[in-house]
Order: sequence, then C-alpha cells, then structure tokens
Amino acid sequence: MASASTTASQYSGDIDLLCINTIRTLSMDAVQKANSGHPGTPMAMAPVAYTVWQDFLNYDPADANWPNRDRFVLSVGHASMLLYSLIHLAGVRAVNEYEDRDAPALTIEDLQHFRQLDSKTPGHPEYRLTSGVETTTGPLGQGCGNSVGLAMAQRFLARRYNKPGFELFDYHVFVLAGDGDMMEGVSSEAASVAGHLKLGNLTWIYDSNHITIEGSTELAFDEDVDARFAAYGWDVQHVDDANDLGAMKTALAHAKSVSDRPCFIKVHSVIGYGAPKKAGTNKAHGEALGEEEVRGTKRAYGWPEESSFLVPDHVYQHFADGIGKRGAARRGAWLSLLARYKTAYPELAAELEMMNQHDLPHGWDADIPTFQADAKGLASRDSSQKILNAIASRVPWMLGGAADLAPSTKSNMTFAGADSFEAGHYGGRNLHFGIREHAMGSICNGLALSALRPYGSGFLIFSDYMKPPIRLSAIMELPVLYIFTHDSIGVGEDGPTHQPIEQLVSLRSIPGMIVLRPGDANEVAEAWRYVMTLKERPACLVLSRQPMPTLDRNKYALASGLKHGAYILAEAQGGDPQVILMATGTELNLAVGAYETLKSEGIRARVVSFPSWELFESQPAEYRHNILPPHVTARVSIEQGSTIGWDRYIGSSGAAIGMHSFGASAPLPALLKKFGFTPEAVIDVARKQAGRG
Ligand SMILES: Cc1ncc(C[n+]2csc(CCOP(=O)(O)OP(=O)(O)O)c2C)c(N)n1
Repeated sequence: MASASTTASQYSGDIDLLCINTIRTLSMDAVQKANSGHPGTPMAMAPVAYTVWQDFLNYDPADANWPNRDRFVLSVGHASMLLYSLIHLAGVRAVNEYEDRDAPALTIEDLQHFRQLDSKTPGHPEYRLTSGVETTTGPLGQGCGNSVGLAMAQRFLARRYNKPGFELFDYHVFVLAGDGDMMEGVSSEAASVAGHLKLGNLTWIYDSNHITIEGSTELAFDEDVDARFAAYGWDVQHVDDANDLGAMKTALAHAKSVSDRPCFIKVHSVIGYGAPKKAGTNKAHGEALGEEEVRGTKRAYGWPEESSFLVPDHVYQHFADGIGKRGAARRGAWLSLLARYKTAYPELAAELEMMNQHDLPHGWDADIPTFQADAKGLASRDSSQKILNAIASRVPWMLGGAADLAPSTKSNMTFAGADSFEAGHYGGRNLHFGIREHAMGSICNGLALSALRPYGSGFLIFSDYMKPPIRLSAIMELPVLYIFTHDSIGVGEDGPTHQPIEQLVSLRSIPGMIVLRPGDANEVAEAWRYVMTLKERPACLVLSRQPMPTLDRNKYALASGLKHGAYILAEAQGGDPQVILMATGTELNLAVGAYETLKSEGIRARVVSFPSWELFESQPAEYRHNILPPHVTARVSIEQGSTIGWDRYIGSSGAAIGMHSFGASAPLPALLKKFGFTPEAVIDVARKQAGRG
C-alpha cells in the first residue's frame, strides 16, 4: 500500500496537494464529527475528483443551474463528503428554491452538520437540497443510469437548438462510480444504452479499490470489467494510481476528445488512502476512522494533527482561479451567445426559456380529442395514444419510449418528424430503451433533470423492475411520466406472472407520486391534461389493454371531475344514497352497470369515479365529505388489484371487490367470473351493502 509521503512527489505542485488534502481532511473530519458516514472513498478519490473539477469541469460556481454546465454525478452517493467538500471549496452559490439564495451552497458550518437533521449535508447527496448536487444518489447504480439520460439530453438539445455559430449545448457528463455501481444491473443496462447511442459526451470514472462493505471484491466480483465496457462499445482507459494527477489529466483529456463513444476510465485507488491502520481495508469504507486514526492520517498527509475542518487560505483562491475563472468565462461567453441567439432565433430561444421554466407552449392542449359515447369504447392505452400524440406534437421537448413494448403500450409518437432517437439522429423523439426497464426509469430521471419532459412506458407488472428510479423521481420531485398498461388480470391468458396485483397499491404508497387509473377515454384525456401541468411531481398513468366503454357524458357527469381525484359520476335519485359504488379504470363500467340495475330495483346508489387517491386526498375536507358523506357507510370499492388501502374509503363496514391472490391464465371472461368482477357479483355485493341482500 502506498503511503501519503511516498507518492507526494507525484503531485504537480504543492497547491494541488494542499487542495486534495483539504478535501480529504474535511471529509474525514465531517464523518468523525457525525460519527457516521463513509470517509474512505473521499480520501482515495480526492485527487481524481479534484482534477475533474479544477481542470476539466466547465462549471460556474456562481450559477449551479447554468444550462450548459458540465455535469458531475457522484454515483457513489455514500462518498457524499467528497462532493460536499468540492461544493464548499469551489464556492458554489445557492440557487435552489429550497435554499437561502445568494449565500454559499455549503458553508463550513454545513459541513460540520453532516448527517444532522435539516442540514444541507445529508448522508447521501440530495437534489434540490444542495446546489451543486446534480442528482440524488445513494442507491448504487442510479447515478450511472441518470448520467445516460443527462448525456442523451445534451445530444437532443444540441440537435434541436444548436445552430451554425451557436453552440448552445456542448456539455460533458462526468460520473464517479465504484465497485458497487459496476455490480448493479442498472449500470450495465445504462452502459449498454450509452454504447449503443454512441454518447461521446459521457465519461464514467470507475474507482477500482477492490473493497466493498464485506471486504475484498474477491468475495463476489472478479469479472473483467474493462472487457465488458469494451464490449458495450465504450472507449476504455486505465489510470494505475489515483494520485497520479498527470495520468488522470491525460485520460480525461482523451475522454473529452473522443466524440463517437462514451469513455470509461478505470482508476486504481486505495480506500482510506493515508490512514495508517485502515487504508486498503473495509474498515475505511463506512464508519468514522476514530480520533487516533484521524490524527495518524493527518500526520501522514503532513497536516496539523489537532486541526479540524481546516481550509488553508489559498485553497479557496486556487479553486477560484481554476474552476471559478474558467466557469465564469465560459458562462459569460454563453450568456452573450444566448443574447445573440435570441435575436437570430427568437422562437427557439422562447422555447428554451419555457422548457427551463417547466412551462408548456401556448395551445399545447388544443388538439386533445373529445371522445363520443360508445358502448364498445376503446382500451385506455388506445385513447392514450391519440392524446399523447395530440400533445407531444405541440411540446417539442417531450421525449419518451418504452422498454421494447411501444406497440403494446401504444406509446409511440407517430406524427411527422417524431422519428427515433438513435446514434447520430439525436433529434428523434421516440426513445428505444430496449428491454431495460430499470435503466429506462433512471434515464428518464436524467432527462427530467435536464428540463426535458420524459415518459417511460411498460406493462404495469414490470413497474417492479424500475421501482428504484420511480421512487427517486418522487424524492427528487421530477415530473417524469410513467405510462403503464396491461393494468390488471385483464391481460387474460398471459397469467399470473403478467397480471399486476400489488403494483397499484405499491405505487400509491410512494410519497409525492400521483397515480391515475382513468375509467374511460375522456378520463384518459383529463388525466393527460392534468399530468402535463405537473412541474414537481412524477405521475403514473395506469391503462388497460382491453376496451372500456366511453361513457355518455350527457347522462353522467363530466370527466373534468378527474382533477379532484374522485367525483360523483352518477347520483342517487330522490334522496341520500343507500350505497356508494366507487371504482377505477375498467371497473368503472361495472359500477355504472350496477347503478342502473339498482336504480331499476329502487335502490338509490351513487357512483364515484375514483381515478386518483392522491388527488382526492389533496381536496378540502368539505369536498371529500361531499363525495363520501361520513353518514353513508354502505360502500363498495371495485378494482382489479389488491384491496389494501381501499378500507380508507369503504370504512370498516364497506366491501372491497378486488384481488386477494395472484391471478390465473385463462380467457378474460373466465377470470372475471372466477374473481368476482361480473355485473351479477357486483350487484349482489351492492344490494347487501344497501341492506337489500
Ligand atoms: C442498491 C444498493 N445496494 C446496497 C447499498 C449499500 N452499500 C452502500 S456502499 C456499498 C458498497 C459499495 O462498494 P464500493 O462501490 O466499492 O464503494 P467503496 O467501498 O469504494 O466506497 C453498499 C453495498 C446501496 N447503497 N445501494
């Protein structure tokens, strides 16, 4: 194991070493003070991250949201102190809505509050909380996945908005990844996509330190990672020692010069570099080093042993002279370029502004169709496709696709010029994620982080394959749209493996997520109308494969009620309802059928269409009580999914018609009969609830 002193001569100058050791010691001190965190990787990778920031990153600390900034993604989110130290030392200013603006993004005091309640330095970097954090990382592999979305966004933006003499978008995406990232499947999926798309604006730096939590990587990981990346079509380089700044600069310069494929730089490092007893061991990975080891490490660095959170004066100045000066000059030039662009291309410039504000173009919804009443109707995936195309043709920065299911999920944009996004054809709007749901979600997050409006699509059952990024869309407050079709046992013969049961309740349980399961074509239109206006929340559109009638809105209430989450579709005549029937999606029609029968039997029923729990919960109590009057306790919910959660609306005496087991493989009519989704079964339950059983 190399010691700090033996390799000190490899640094190009003392000031570099001073800066690097400042990053290292700040990280160690913060973890030590919190008595919690991960010191080893910041200590090992400080020289690498420093080189990226100081010598390569085109990034103006004065505006961490500058649209053409290079992105630095810390996929090893546990090494958050590395990023926090850089943000602090580079003097990044706070620009996020949740921060006190016009202040430093992170002060020394913030570093001293690492991992404390309400601090700006949580255990893992969180987007929106701290300027300079490009994406929330921590679940390993996600940063890698996001980076592919970020890089795709650059290619798309460049294709659409760059004009001769106006290189508005030419940013590069750098990622710091570790063994964990390399082992996680999502990064493999994403790397495969990046290689296929020949994303020459993407560089992953792999910290190969052979250590994870349980010990040596020999325990579980011995493949040839380089060969894997070469096979993905990446350019592959090596840096033998993380402390070798010259070699790192050469590798990064080469990576930036390669424009026809992504670059992979494998760097050998020693975790906990410099720590006398713990360097090179898993003891340096995820716990404070301990006071004595901290002192010993500082001694090895030639650092004052008793100092704490020490930043030598000229360190700030050095960063200001490097990344600061370069970034300011770059951004300044860019702003004057943008000013000229506004004159030369006023419409495109206006588009860009709108996009960055998450606004929508005037008339974006003008072509959304109204669907005529039709007993046969159409599947909600089919109405969705018409609406999607009506909207997307008017929102040029909307991009999306499926995990190889677009013909089934009906998520293709088919209007003239939509095209496929492919290597060299980066203006295409249809994304082909391949059969890679996990990467699809992660890439969508990266696209949304770039202010584009992405959607990803698949069968509802496979939402399980992309749960981590779905969850992160919500944590990051990103308006990603997930279009999930084949939303119930209605998929029929495909059987239990393809029939979602617990997925709806699982998605509904994600804080911030909006789940919409519309009950006819006009509700689908309203659902789209609503989700497009979201700026800070993701949404799931849950759609059917099988047709559902288009309700007569002259007879029943207007679909615009959808925006309240639940609304009275059909009202009891002649007094208080004796029973309330609530339903979503394909089951709405069952409720309507039951209502008509009950009416003919003189039973006063109310039908509540209930496409979204979350929207209903956000209504005032008065509205909610009006829809579900507390004194009407005879209630029935109908949904082809787990009944968990419906008790909130049916109360303790209501009945939930739903799925209590996995489904089965059979033609749909047989399944509906077996699981109780027939008009007779519903009417029977409703009669009993109304006291007429
Ligand atoms: C998806 C996921 N699984 C597990 C973890 C828990 N975890 C955090 S760090 C880590 C080990 C990572 O090893 P490596 O990437 O080599 O990081 P280093 O030890 O070099 O800091 C694990 C398993 C996680 N953060 N994310």
